[in-house]
Amino acid sequence: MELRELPREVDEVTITRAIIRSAAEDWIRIADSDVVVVGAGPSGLTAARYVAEAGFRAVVFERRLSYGGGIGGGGMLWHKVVVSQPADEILREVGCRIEEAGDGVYVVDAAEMLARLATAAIDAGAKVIFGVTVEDLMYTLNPLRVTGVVVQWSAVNLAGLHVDPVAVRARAVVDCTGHDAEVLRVASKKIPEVNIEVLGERSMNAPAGERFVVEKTGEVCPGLYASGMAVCALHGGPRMGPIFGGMLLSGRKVARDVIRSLSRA
Ligand code: 48F
Repeated sequence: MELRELPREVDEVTITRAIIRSAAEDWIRIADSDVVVVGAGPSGLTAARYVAEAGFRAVVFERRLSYGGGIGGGGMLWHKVVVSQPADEILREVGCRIEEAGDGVYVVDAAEMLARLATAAIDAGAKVIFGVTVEDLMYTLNPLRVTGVVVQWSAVNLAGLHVDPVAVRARAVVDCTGHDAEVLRVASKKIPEVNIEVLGERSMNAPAGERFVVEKTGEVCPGLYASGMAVCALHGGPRMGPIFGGMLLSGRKVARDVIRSLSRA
């Protein structure tokens, strides 16, 4: 092999400094964001894309080291998920190949869907940070408002270490954490003034669940919004299994609500 085909030698400390400098610069910007989306599942990635496209500084905190939330598991590990009209519009916008299955139903490869939703969110300008858990909220009482999130490395939580977290300010926080509605549960338990009760999702009823999740998506209290399965958990709506149109439409709806509210302010 000719020498010029080998990569240039890079000193280890150069690598370390490049990573830390760039990450720190990102975090300094992220610390004062327009929108924090919690969870990089279908609703979170969709919401982040639309708010970023509208010009708002959006960050997605994802506890795991991967995108997609429940998308990757398909339907009981078969590598496909289903969406129904009009959610196919959203998949077309991000360039996803979809297969018509009749009656307004479309089938899509789970791996392709999560990759395209993620790429589109990033291309729109959203920043996605893996390995960070949102464990609490920031708030004010006068006026009553959620003003940001409290974050910790997921690895610290997994290790059970006592390490104080740091805070990120946001004009809007969107709970896209799925079935557990983790952020809404924090609000319900630790900020009684917001008067939120998380009822827990109900058993499967796909058509009702798909409608319910979109209808009930929106602001929960000033500064705090719910999207995706967190909406069903909050309001006691049914689960719907591996049909994902409601998640995408919910992400789009919450983004529109956030954009309207932030544009007024
Ligand atoms: O679960 P998830 O995909 O939520 P979703 O967008 O979509 C639900 C569907 O996947 C499916 C369904 C469709 O009909 O029923 O289940 O509502 O994605 C939630 C993401 O949030 C992350 C979690 O790892 C997952 O990737 N997450 C959960 N809690 C936290 C979190 C947290 N406290 N901090 C950061 N990320």
